[in-house]
Formats: sequence, C-alpha cells, structure tokens
Amino acid sequence: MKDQLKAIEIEALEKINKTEDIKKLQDIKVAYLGKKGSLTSVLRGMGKLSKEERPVVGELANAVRQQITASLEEKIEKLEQIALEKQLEQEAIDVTLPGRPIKLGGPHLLTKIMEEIEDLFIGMGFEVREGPEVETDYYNFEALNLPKNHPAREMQDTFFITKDLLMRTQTSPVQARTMEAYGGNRPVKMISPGKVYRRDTDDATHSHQFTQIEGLYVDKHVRMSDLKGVLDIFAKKMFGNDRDIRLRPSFFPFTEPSVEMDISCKICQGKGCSICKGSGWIEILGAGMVHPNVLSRAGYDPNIYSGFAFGMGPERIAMLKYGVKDIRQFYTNDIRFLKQYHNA
Ligand code: 2NL
Repeated sequence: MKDQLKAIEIEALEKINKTEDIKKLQDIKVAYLGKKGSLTSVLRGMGKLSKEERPVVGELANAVRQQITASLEEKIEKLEQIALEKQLEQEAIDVTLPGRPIKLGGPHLLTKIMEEIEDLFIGMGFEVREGPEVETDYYNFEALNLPKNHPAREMQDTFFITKDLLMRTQTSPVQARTMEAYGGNRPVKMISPGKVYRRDTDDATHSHQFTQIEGLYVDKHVRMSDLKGVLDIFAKKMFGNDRDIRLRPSFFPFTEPSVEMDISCKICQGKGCSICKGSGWIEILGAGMVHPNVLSRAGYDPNIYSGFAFGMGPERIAMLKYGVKDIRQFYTNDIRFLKQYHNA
C-alpha cells in the first residue's frame, strides 16, 4: 500500500509539473484528491490493514495529500503570475507616444463678427443690452414712431403670433425698453445685438431670420457729428484704416434726419468692381438722429435730450469682410464653410 501511495505521489507530481493550464490542474486535483480520486480509493482500503500498519500508512497518505496539494497551489500561483504578466505586457500604455489629435470646434463666423463689433463699441463706452425676440406691437412699432396703418410698417413683412405679439423685425425694441427703464433723465449709450425675423423668401441675400446690431446714444447735446465720428472709428477698425466713410440722405420712420453710410471700396479704389458696382462705395448701415416722437414716447424731453441711432446687419459685414457670397451659408452649417473661419 505504501508503494501504491508513493506511485500516486510520483505520478501526480509529474503530471502537475507537465501541465501549463490552470483548468487542467483543477482536473488533476479532482482525479487524485476528489471523492472518487485515486488517493481516496487507496485510503478506502485501509480497513484491511493491521493496527500497527494503519497509523504509518495514514501518516504517509496525509503527507502525499499535502505534497500534491502544495504542488498544485504552487503551480497554479505560478501560472496565474505568468498570465498576469502577459496581460500587463499586452495592455501596456506607452505614455511617451504623441496623443491622437482631438477635433476642435470653434465659434461660428457670425458669432465672431458680432463679438468683434460688440467689443469695438464697448471700447467706445457703449453698454450691451439684450431683450426678447417675441415682442409686442408697441415696442416693435408704436414706440418707434410706426403707428398702426403707417405705410412704413409694410417696409418689413412681419411674422405675427397674435394681433399684438410678433417676432421682432429689428432689435430697436430693446432700445425703446431701455430708454423707458432709464426714466428720461439720464444718458443712454447702448448697443443691442440679436436675432430678428422677417417674412421673406430665402435667397442669396435674404433670410427670414438674421441678426442685427443697433446702437443708440441719447444725452444732452448729442449731434450728427458725434454719429459720424463714432461710425468712422467703427468703419476703420472693422475694415482698415485706409477706408473712408460717407453719409447719404435716407429715410427711417424712427430717425430724422436719416442717413445711410457707405465705406470706400478697397477692391477697386473707385475704379469699378462687382462689389461696389463701379461706384467706389459700399453701403454698410443705416443711421440718423433719433426722432423726437421716439424720445418723448420713451420719456425723454426732445427739447433737452437728443440722440443718434444706427442699425447694421452682421451678416452683411461678414459677407463684405470675408467675401461670403450667399447669406444662407451662415445658417445651413456646412462644416466645410464654417471651418474656413476658425482661425480668421
Ligand atoms: C436699418 C438701419 C436703423 C435705427 C436703426 C433706432 C432705434 C431707436 C431710435 C431710433 Cl430706439 N433709431 N434704430 C435707426 C436708424 C437705422 O437701422 O437699415 N434698418 C432697417
């Protein structure tokens, strides 16, 4: 029986030694030490031994069991260690490799132009104020000297929501609201950037939704020359110091007198090109002295206060500055178009 036990031990240890698979080691454990294992079945035969032999064989059997168990554990641990090392090697990260570039977004061209214009006017002491895009008839029209049935209301087709609520057609209602809030006894120096809406069929130069930046300066003794000075600085900062401006008479219901401002054409220097249509001048914005009716409606006495106002379209400014040919490019969001201006 002792020989049998010794033989089992030798056989088991040899198998363990040769096995390089954790699962197969589990099978070996069952085959030798399990309930139906070979060591167990040898021990079942112990009953036939004499009293003297029994403890000796028992001791040997225990030693064999321990030896096999220890070898199994040692081998499993070794295999697990190898597996771990292999995994660590496979999953190793080379932190010295250069990173994969992340695709960066950037502000929309229109956002950049608007912020550029805002910064210019902030630099001249203007405050930036925003207001609702859904407006009342009063702030969009009445307060701006456009009474009901006034023919000038039809200058712009309006999206009406109810009889009295509409999508603002310009950002001047923000200025009317500000004047009213300021109470008629202190200066207003502000710009109002934002989205505006007009019932229009979209094409290369029209969009039913676009942006506007209006400016307003109301104080005692504000004159047309103040308007001209501010707009001249704006034109030169925006388009270059070599640009000249000129004011032409025009009409807006909310200003009197009203003007339109042109900047000199840099492409042809007045010789004639498609941008200025040969005139040498490019129309940029509309402006004027705030109509006395607009001042008094907002609580400012037109005998004490005067003001200038202007309105421009950032899309038009961007189109001229960057040669964009179609206003719809700002709104269809073709990434190839937008990307061109990420570093502009
Ligand atoms: C344009 C040019 C303009 C104004 C906007 C304005 C605002 C107030 C009072 C007086 Cl609160 N005027 N805004 C003035 C002149 C021109 O916009 O082309 N508009 C259609």
